[in-house]
Amino acid sequence: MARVLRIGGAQLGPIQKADSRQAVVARMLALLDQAKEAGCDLVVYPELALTTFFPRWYAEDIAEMDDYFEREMPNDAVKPLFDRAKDYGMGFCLGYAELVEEGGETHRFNTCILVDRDGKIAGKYRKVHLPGHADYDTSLRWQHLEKRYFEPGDLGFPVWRSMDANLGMCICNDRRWPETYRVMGLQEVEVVMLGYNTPVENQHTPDEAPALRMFHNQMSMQAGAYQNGTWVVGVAKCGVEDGHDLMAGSVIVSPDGEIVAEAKTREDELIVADCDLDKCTLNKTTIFNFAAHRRPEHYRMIIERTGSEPPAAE
Ligand code: ING
Repeated sequence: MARVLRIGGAQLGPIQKADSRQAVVARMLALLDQAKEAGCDLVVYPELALTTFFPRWYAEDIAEMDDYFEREMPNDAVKPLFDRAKDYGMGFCLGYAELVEEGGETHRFNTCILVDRDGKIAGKYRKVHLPGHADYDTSLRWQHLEKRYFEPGDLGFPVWRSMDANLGMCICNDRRWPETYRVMGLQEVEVVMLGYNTPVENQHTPDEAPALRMFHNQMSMQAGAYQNGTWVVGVAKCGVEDGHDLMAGSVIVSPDGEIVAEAKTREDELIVADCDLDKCTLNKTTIFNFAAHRRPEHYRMIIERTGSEPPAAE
């Protein structure tokens, strides 16, 4: 019997600094209702889906940003989402800023969770690849301070068996790094779910064409899908947040690397695809049959080196 998950990508339009969590959750519930209408089994929300993309703002004392973080999950603000998804028998993936007190220390992560059909948290991932910088950079037209407000994720790239599928998660910049998908590919992932908040303008190359930016965004996910024989669902928070423009382009990508669903707007929009998990088998057992073709003895440098080093001079 074919294993098919009907997956919804719940793209969110902009969230302003002034927007309450309650107002955002109401928008997310409307997308959940649309997903129910469409017969979805699983819905993927973006990175930091409950608030504006606050790492664009500088705060000398990072604790000033703690109102953007969730100390518990679920909590009163998101309980309506957990309750309704459970009523609908739907799973979902939710990105948020996580603040945890452990051993008398405060830790802050860019996090996403997988919630199963019974409303239980089946998996948690904390963003490993934090782009941008930790201190105010006067050379930049705008700031990207994820390294200031978050620690690198400490949970690796797990894959969970849930909803009769091998499900994995990553977040935003993670999608640009092949290692992200390969670690999950080595766990036989069948669906990689990710959200992103990506500025339309590149802070380093302001004249980079938006079409090239979109190409990089979607090519990264298509390559990850194809090279690991997995579905990839990439969902944007997009539009202009307090004057800062985030790109849209949410997609659902097949294990062949083909885009099978794509957002058309820069607003709240649900994209839907029937993800036949057995479509993963072909690539995983032929061209990307890891056991038959990989030669890890030649990959050592990937683990041993962090930065690149030039070849020795002649
Ligand atoms: N945002 C961006 C992303 O990786 C970025 C940061 C933009 C990096 C453009 C490189 C180029 O999509 C987040 N939140 O990671």
